[in-house]
Amino acid sequence: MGLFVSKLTNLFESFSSGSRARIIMLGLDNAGKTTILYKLKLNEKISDIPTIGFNVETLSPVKGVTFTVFDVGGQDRLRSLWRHYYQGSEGLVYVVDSNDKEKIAESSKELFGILQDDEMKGVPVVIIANKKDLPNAVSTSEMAEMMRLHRLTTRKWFIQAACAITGEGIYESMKELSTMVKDFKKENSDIWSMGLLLSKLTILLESFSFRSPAKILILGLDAAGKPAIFYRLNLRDNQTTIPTMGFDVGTVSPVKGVSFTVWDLGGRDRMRSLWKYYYQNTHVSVLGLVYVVDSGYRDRITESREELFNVLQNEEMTGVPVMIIANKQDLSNPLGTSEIADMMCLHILTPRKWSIRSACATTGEGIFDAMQELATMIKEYKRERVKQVK
Ligand code: G3D
Ligand code: MG
Repeated sequence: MGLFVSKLTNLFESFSSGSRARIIMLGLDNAGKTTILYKLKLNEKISDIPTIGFNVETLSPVKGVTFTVFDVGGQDRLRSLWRHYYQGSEGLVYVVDSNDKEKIAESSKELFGILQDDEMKGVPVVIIANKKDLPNAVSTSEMAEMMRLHRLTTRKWFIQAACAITGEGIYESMKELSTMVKDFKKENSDIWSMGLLLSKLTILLESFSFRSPAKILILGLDAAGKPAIFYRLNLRDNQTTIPTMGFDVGTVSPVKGVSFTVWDLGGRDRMRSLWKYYYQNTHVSVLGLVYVVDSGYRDRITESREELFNVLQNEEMTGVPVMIIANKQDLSNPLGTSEIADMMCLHILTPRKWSIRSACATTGEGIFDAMQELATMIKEYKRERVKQVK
């Protein structure tokens, strides 16, 4: 037992090396979750959080690693609460009573239901075939078959026979889990930094709309990467795509009072008259333009420049600050910001406030910095407009 504990301590410490690890442990009632939780307990107490309708146990065996445990199954009206606990989880331990054949199908159904949740996308699973000491326990291969685990194709999974009472199989299952969690984290490292980015962005965007609403356009040629940026800015709201006759317009309001409207420019002259509709708004005028350029596509820089200058000619865009995003910096040989600035003759934009920043929208790199600078420009622009009115 002493050895078990020290091995487990080492293992858990490696789980969280450098960052945290959030694990959830689920299974039908009586599968053995609480018993397993006590086996994993190294020093901290297990705390029981009674929520309306179900109990949630949590354990933090070492600093940075947390296990959140609750029963699933049979409580349809509670399902909406579960999501709250799924959030940010990086590993799932799913406990099944291998001695209770009758319940295996139900347990499987619950598992697949849980894994459908958006929060569980790609999260690795260790299935513990518990109570292997009991006479009617099915083998892991039988259980895998009965639970139709081969359908788990979009994530890593592993099945381990165990006896929670003696602790047999528990260390092995945790070891396997730790490997999978590490891989999952590595694959998601960009999404992780996005989590931080999003919370920083939320605060930033809230400052955009200080006192009055802000409307910002995201424009650029098609395939410049606008949807990726748009997606990055989608904090809480759902994004909506409004198909109009001829082109799609997406809008998102990531925080109250701030809206982003995005569409493709280029190539479709007869649509231009429709664009105006989006610059104009009887209540809220455009406060900023995010102009996205594909840094890997040299042949279209001229076209991109022409479109930008076209847009800025509109009366509604007078003085509106522009943030040019030199996107797709992850490509092998991207144009640099100064090259793009030269090729697009951006210097003639002055005295309008403008700036160019490199970014990679797919990882989120550079997006926050660009938005931060845009926010500063917008604040100055607003201040100047107020002065002019006075
Ligand atoms: P749960 O938290 O998933 O609901 P528990 O399940 O951990 O409370 O376990 C339910 C019952 O199964 C307990 O019995 C527990 O001792 C028993 N159990 C858990 N794991 C094993 C195991 O590996 N082998 C055997 N034989 N029994 C196990 P009681 O009687 O306390 O309800
Ligand atoms: Mg329990």
